[in-house]
Amino acid sequence: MSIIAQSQFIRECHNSSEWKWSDIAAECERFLAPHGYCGVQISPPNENRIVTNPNRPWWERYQPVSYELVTRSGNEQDFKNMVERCNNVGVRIYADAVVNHMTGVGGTGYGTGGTHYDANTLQFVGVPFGGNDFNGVSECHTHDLNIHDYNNVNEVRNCRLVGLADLKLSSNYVRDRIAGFLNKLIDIGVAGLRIDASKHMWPGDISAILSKTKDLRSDIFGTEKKLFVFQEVIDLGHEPIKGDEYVETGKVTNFRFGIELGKVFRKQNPLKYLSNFGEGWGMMDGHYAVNFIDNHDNQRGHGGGGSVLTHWEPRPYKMATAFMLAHPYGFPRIMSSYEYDRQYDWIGPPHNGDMSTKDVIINSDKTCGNGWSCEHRWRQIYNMVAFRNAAGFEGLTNWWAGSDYQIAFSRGSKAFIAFNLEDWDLNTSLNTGMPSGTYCDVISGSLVEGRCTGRTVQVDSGGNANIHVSNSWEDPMVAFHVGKFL
Ligand code: LAG
Ligand code: CA
Repeated sequence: MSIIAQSQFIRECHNSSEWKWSDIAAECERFLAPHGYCGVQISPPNENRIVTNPNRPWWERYQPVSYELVTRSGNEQDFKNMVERCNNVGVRIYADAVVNHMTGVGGTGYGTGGTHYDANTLQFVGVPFGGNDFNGVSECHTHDLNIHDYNNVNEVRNCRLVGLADLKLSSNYVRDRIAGFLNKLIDIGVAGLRIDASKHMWPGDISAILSKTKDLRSDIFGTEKKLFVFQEVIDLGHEPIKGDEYVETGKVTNFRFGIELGKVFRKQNPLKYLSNFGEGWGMMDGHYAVNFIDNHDNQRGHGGGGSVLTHWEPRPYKMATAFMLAHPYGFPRIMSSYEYDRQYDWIGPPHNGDMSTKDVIINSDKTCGNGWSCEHRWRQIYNMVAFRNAAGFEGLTNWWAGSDYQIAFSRGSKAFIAFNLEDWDLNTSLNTGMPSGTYCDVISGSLVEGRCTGRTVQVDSGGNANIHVSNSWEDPMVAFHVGKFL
């Protein structure tokens, strides 16, 4: 799962890689809503190709066969139940919309919903799409119709991404079929979309498709609300297509965010340089940026790659995630992964002998079992979601850097955090900007029934506190906010 964080529109939401709809519904009720998460980015809900070589990879879900809502996450009824149960507790569902393409060309078969497709003749009877609905020699000029040159804008948008049949989005018929699919999701109560492979679509085509979508359901969202859209554009700064081209149609994924924080929290670039992180580092306007430390793609070397931090390196990962959630720039999205043999980047979700996806099971310490990593259930992460919600729209204040790898800052008078990646203790008096009192550090513990299970921090009447962060702690940081006041 991916979770997206605080804003006027969305708070911490969560990217639920491959969870079953019934498990997401339960998670909305039992964990996401009570912990202040705003929504869930779900895996693509529509019917996909069944890939058997390799055996049922995660990426088969990026090869649509039809717009029927039948996948290994569940069927249409399961999907409706999930959306309803999550909406009932105020957690929104953001669907991963794969509309740039259908399956890879070549081969025929049946999709996860039993619908036939023929990717030799480009017949997708479930929609239906036929040969004329795909870009061909008139739109794409490469010898094999595949994308080879990312410096050629026409090629990136009109040719085939890794051999996937590229939809002719300039066609009104194709736009109508896609808008019909999105309107079906809207009728069910979906709040928004992650638009997959947006770099491979013309912004004008995305705009034309979205202009055919209805308002969101007024009984859930109020009147005249539109889909909350964030577009997946892998722009690392080296190609002619820029994320900024997509701000007219919604928000845009900020791929540089996690790569840069990966370097900082691996001690390859000083923490103190984060003083102007965000636009100051040449990143897009924070109003449009959807930020993340890793996603389902780049955590396994796909989708732009880069050496991002993941759940496999928990100490720096928790720190980078805490920084993302503490910092006011952009909209954070939290990853929620599954474990797999990392030699094989294609491996799909934890499964039973018949390849059905395993249930998410919950352990007594709130963590997950059955191979689900559930980063969103790590105390340091969900407590920082509450920190972000408490910080609200306060700006960054009281920036302090004691050395290259010791920093602290406040969010107005609402929240304070300090990090220490040096090889020695941080132990000094700092202005926290907070009202005087005793606060519960949300990194080392939680406030449970009025008692702090971790460390506490005393803020005096001047807003100063002695801040101690030992380099040898499990998590060398301290964070507190007005919601956790003793
Ligand atoms: C993306 N961004 O625009 C993702 O970053 C990228 O990871 C997605 O590809 C892509 N869009 C399509 O949604 C993923 C896998 C690919 C996989 C593809 C289709 O990263 O590895 O390709 O989904 O399933 C696979 C094979 C290819 C083959 C292709 C078509 O790996 O070798 O050519 O299927 O059969
Ligand atoms: Ca395209």
